[in-house]
Amino acid sequence: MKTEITELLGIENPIIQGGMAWVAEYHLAAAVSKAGGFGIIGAASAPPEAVREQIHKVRELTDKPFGVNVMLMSPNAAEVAKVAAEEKVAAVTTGAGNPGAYMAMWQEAGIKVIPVVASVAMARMMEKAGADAVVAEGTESGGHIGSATTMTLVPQVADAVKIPVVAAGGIGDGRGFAAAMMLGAKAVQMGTRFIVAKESIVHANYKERVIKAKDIDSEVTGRSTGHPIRVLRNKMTREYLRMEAEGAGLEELEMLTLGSLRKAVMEGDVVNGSLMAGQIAGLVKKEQTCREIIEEIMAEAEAMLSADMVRG
Ligand code: TUI
Repeated sequence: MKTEITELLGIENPIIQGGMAWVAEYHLAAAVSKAGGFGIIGAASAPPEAVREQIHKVRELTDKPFGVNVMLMSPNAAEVAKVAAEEKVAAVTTGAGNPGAYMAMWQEAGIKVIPVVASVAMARMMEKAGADAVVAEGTESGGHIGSATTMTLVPQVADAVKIPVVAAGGIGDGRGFAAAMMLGAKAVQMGTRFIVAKESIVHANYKERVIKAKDIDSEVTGRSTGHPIRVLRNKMTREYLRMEAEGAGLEELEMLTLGSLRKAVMEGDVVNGSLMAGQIAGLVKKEQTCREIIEEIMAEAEAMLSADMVRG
């Protein structure tokens, strides 16, 4: 399927893989790009040279284009931003902040810049700053979230900017893909469905929790601290929410979650770990290869979207 985003990124299918911390490493990114989507290395809080190594490893596996997600709350964000520019990855996506300070550097390196936004105001600001596209990410997403839903955010962002919009949050199959196109998106970004991909290095326990999750099994921790994070419910979230309700401070709460995502992804600690996942987890039913996931979604969506008007 051709859209403004497939043309911008030089890919076959308008499906972008989310830049998930710890999860979006080189095996997953390479597999998504090989399958005609757009794979992304999630830099999260990793040191810059580790990100460079991940980029090189993707290049050993595929010649297809891929990107890096720069998590702007990371203390390493500035150095990671520089590594992305030096390595001339095809595109950079950003999360959890304003990437304005790095945009000129990326543009000079010929890199497409696609900030993730959670509001119309931020989308407008990013367009003005020269972004090539934006990801409009709804509160259904896993991890760090804004407050608007995908259903309300995507059409409002699509109306507000001329650059193409990628929809994210709550999309996990061909129906979600088709709906996103109807809302004005030119591609989708998916995270949760790729957590359980065969090529994903996520621990089997974590994958099993996603596969077994029901519609209302996620919680949002950190609303009181200004850093809301969507995760699957477990002992850690119950403890966190209890402490939050009792007025615990940021430091005390951070102690509880320190290293908890790594614990979940790498060690399979589904009791005390942070199981970041979106509300669509309830729809994710099995482990499949990235190619199977992408081909299944595109076949479902193509069948629904027969009108050329929505493809742009
Ligand atoms: O970034 C994400 N999702 C993430 S990042 C992450 S790693 C992390 N781990 C622990 C604590 C904090 C982060 C896990 N999930 N999504 C993209 C996203 N960006 N969602 C919302 C935003 C956003 C929020 C505010 C973008 C811009 C923004 O602007 C603030 C400003 O500076 O004006």
